[in-house]
Amino acid sequence: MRSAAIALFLIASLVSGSGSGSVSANHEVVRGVSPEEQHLYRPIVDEVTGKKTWRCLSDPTIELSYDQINDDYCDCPDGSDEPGTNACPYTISRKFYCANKHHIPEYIENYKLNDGVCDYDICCDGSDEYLSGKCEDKCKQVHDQFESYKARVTTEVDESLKIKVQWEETADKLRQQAINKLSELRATFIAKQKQFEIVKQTLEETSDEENSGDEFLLAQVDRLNHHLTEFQNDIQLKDKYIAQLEQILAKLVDNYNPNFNDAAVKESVAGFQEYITNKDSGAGAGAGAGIDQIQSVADELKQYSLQISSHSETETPQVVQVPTFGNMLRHYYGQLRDAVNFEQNTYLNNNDNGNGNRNPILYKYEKELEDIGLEIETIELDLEKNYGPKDILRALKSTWVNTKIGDYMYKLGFLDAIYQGNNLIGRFDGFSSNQMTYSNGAKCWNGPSRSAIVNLVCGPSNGIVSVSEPEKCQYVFELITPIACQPVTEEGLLSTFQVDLSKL
Ligand code: MAN
Repeated sequence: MRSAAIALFLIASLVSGSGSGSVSANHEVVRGVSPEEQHLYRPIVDEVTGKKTWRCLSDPTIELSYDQINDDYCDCPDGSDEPGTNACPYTISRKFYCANKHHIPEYIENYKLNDGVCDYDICCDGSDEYLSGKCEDKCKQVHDQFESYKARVTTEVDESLKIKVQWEETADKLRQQAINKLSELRATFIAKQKQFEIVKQTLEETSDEENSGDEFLLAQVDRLNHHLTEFQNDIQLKDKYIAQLEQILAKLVDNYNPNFNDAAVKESVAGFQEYITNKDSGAGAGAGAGIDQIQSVADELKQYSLQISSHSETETPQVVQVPTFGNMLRHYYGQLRDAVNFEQNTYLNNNDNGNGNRNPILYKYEKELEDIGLEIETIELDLEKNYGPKDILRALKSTWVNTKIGDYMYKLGFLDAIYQGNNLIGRFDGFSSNQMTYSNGAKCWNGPSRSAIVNLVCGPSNGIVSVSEPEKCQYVFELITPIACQPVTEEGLLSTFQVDLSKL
């Protein structure tokens, strides 16, 4: 059925071309079609008969009389013959164009046409109700509302962007610091590794030298022992002879006849008595050549030990005691061994003693290298993580947002974790397209570990706006934050702008 009223809006061709079937350049404006698409509705004018026709846009095999456009009857399968009515079923690609002079052109769904409702939020010019004409043009008021919204949002977003830029700068500095630290650590690691190799090699060489020093020391001690034994045997033998002589002379003193005036006997007796008296007083007990010999070897040994001590790194004062006789020699050797640097000594003894013990110097180096290696790895991993555009989250490393929603206090740490009261909802996982993810939270009773998605929305400061739990223990947060702010665009503003119908 073709409505007579709708037929009034049919487009007439203004210009007919010469010859047959030429497309008219000028034609009346077709309702519901934007100026950019008007050319699609040019009539085909038969040059002989002057008859105007038109073809469906998606199916040019269907040719219609030109007055079938907007005649309130759907002829084309794609609905393209009815851009200004709701005769064809609605498709998203075929919306009615509202010019909205004084504001911004818009497109409205065809089922909202002529339904008695003024859809000023879309068609502020009221053109959606063109049949009744009941909706006056309110585009000026709507535009004023839009302008004040634009001013408010622009100011707010500009403020937010200043904060965002500061965070980006902080993040950049922190990243640079991390990069510098990384190169320092890598350089330290390489230097330490070289030192380690040198020390290892030196210790191996020192080990050989010190072993030969040890052998020398042992030989000296053996020499000392040998002389001492000889000396002791000599002394014992002499003591035996002396004892025999003293017995002979004691008999002489007891048994001689003092009445015989034998001067030689009397002199010997007097001399022996004087010897006994002096002997008891302890005088004349010289050590003799044997002692000198032992003393000389002991001195040599002492000098050697002091030399070693002066080369050692030990902080402990090196006190070397000259041994007394006998088995004290072994003790003396022990003292010398103790005087040798502990670390070197340990290396000599324990470098690879088959018990798995490691040399303390090398162990110290290995431990330091391991610690530096771990630190390097941690920084490398940190630098690889996605902390958002320009690494911005790095600036919020220790920032927490606390908001009470419903029964719970929610605590959100940007690169840390989210808590619901004392329940761990999850630990920071990553960032992608204005979304942070947190996972591996506390296990849900009869369910998975808690986790969360945090959607970031532009706002002048950080704050949790809402939390929902669409699946058990899987949470969705909405967080306003300057991080999500972008410079204002007309398009962006229009998509968020809402007309206050009560003020029109
Ligand atoms: C707590 C909260 C809830 C969760 C249940 C699951 O009550 O963490 O969010 O749904 O545990 O048992």
